[in-house]
Amino acid sequence: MTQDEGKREAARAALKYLRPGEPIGIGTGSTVNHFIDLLAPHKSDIPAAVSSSEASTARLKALGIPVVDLNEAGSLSLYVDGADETNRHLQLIKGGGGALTREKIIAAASRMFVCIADESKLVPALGKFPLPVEVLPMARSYVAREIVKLGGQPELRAGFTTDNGNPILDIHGLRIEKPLELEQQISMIAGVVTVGLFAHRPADLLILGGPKGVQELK
Ligand code: ABF
Repeated sequence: MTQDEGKREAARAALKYLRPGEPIGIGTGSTVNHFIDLLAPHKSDIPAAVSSSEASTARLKALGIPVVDLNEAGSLSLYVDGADETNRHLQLIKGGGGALTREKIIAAASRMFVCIADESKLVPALGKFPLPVEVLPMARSYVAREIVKLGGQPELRAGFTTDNGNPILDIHGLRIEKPLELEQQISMIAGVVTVGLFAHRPADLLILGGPKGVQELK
């Protein structure tokens, strides 16, 4: 089974958590794209979706699934999204696709966050994947200096602007032994919009696809 097949099987397994008649939160990335495509036969049961990116919005609209603002939808029962890395505690690194801010907001507003991924995303310790940090443009250099003090090597994501119009710093060289602490430390740096560490609000369920089939971890 290829990595992409693993992503698709994880996405397929997430369909059983759909709650007919309720709006659903939708993440961003190639695994979520499989999930969106698999929603097609179920779209009559989905009154609306709250999307975490313009890319996912376009894909949902192409399927004929209405996309509404989180303010209109209110709290959500289900959010489905991918991740760049996850540890065994379902704490995640997200933001490789640049949608971390809206993803973090919708995850916070959802009762159940189901994370779908291929098994290669499960790691013993977070940090091999560079940790994305969305920052306000004026604070880019200041935040970078503060991150160096924390032991990271920040790198501006060249030629990229988020859907919110901000740059992203990707932090290399971290071995994140205390995700809760680091999430708080980086979030508190003035000028940081969002850090792509989902530790205080981890996933509630992790669905991993791979050659040995699909496994679900809580
Ligand atoms: C999204 O899932 C992003 O935060 C993350 O970058 C992506 C994982 O990418 P993929 O599903 O394409 O492997 O939520």
